[in-house]
Amino acid sequence: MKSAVVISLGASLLASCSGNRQNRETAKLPDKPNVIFLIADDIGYGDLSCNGSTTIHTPNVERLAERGVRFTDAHSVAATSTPSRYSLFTGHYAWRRDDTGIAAGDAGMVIRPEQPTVADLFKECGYTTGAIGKWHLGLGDKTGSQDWNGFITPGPADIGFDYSYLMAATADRVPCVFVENQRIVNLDPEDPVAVSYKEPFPGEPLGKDHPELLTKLKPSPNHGHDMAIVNGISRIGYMKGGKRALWEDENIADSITCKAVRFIEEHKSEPFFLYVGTNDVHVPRWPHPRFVGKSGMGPRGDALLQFDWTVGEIMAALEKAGIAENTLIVMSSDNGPVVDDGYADRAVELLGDHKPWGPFRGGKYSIFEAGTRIPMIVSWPARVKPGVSDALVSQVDLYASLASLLGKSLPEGAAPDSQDHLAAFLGEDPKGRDYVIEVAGALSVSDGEWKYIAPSEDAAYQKLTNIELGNSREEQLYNLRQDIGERNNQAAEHPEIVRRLKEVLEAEKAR
Ligand code: NG6
Ligand code: CA
Repeated sequence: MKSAVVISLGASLLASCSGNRQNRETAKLPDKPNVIFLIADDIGYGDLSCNGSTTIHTPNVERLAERGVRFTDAHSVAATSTPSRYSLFTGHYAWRRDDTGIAAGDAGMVIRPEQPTVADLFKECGYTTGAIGKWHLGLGDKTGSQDWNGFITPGPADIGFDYSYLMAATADRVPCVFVENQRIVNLDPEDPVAVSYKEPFPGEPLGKDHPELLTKLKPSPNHGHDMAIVNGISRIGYMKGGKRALWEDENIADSITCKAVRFIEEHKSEPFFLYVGTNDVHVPRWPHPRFVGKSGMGPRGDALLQFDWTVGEIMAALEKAGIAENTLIVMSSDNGPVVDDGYADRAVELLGDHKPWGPFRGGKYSIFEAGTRIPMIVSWPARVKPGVSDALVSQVDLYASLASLLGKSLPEGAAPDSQDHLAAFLGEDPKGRDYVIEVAGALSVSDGEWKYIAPSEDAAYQKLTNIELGNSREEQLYNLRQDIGERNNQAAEHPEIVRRLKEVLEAEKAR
């Protein structure tokens, strides 16, 4: 339940939303666009042909880019999923809390019911809201205490989503089931689900002891994806039961896409806000047979094509429903790319010349640019003039910017780190933010030209994934205009720039 303060503010805000409609009508702006956040998982800047890749062809994303604004300097707040999505939904920097790291499959809700979200914003403005696909923000009250066989509460409905159809965490974490409106889909009451991240269930075979049962994918050495076996793939965590409800990995993209298309069809006559989190291209990558072998890069490349297909299906559904013109799509990714993230899917050896990270250094998990400089396209045919924007934008600002679009002032305490950069997101302001702040172990701050990375004791390199994490005990300063690959640390040469950016960071931390 939302607090009374938020509810009463919500009522007055509704009034302001409809008041604003008058203004927008006067200005001949399209009325209440539908809004879709289409968030890929682990897709890097260089993974899309619209961003210059010649090694992969993603034609549907290209089409979306051609009808929208494609950003070259867009950022997620963090280099992994949970903190990145947390900030996207709440407009609050994940690094302000110490419990927003990669969530376990049985984590309790990271966003608590009393915390305002971007979904609340839309709901208060009369939108129907939905969340479909990858969640990774916890379900239920406390870690490990969910009633998986009943109504899992609190859940997305308590943070603004009218409808939800979700994977609780990641495809490599149990429970391997979809949860629709806070109940496991297709659950046989005679075969209840049990989940544990503490100890195995006696009698349930584990990947580490039964490699012969891993008929689809085996874990990479030392990555630890060797516990519960579901569909011939071992996962992180222990699970038993729920046989009828288990997802099949090759159908995950179809399930998510179908639910998204159905949501669009069912709500085409009213304004809606839809979050779609794809499982592609997170591990384990096991795309549908119709994509297998199509990229020449193995499952990772094929999963990219599957993602592109999802984008195409969503665009087609909007067109069929006659609402493509007035639907604002934000397509982006939660964090940068990783090649081997725990399964022996030959992603490294089949990569060839493909550079998922584009021109940037690092990758997922990294405070270097590739960790958080993510692909982003904003398309809204009724309003947005197609083009390419170098504005400095951050996903944390979508909340306040969309509030501005809807003419709604935010309630006290809502989205405290979110700034209104609507003009930048619509391609009308070429500058965007004064600076972006990111987290991946260390914190960094960049004004688009200079980037400062604060010293950190964390490891500089992640052997498992072969990713440079960017951590150093020394201060780092890079000139992104001249040195996009962050090779030349200029902290010693430019103490005054270091000081200036450090002050920005310290001031933000103190806020
Ligand atoms: C890591 C997993 C990785 C992936 C990641 C979350 C290991 C060794 N690696 O801990 O496979 O699941 O968590 O990815 O367990 S994210 O994109 O959802 O943040
Ligand atoms: Ca991710």
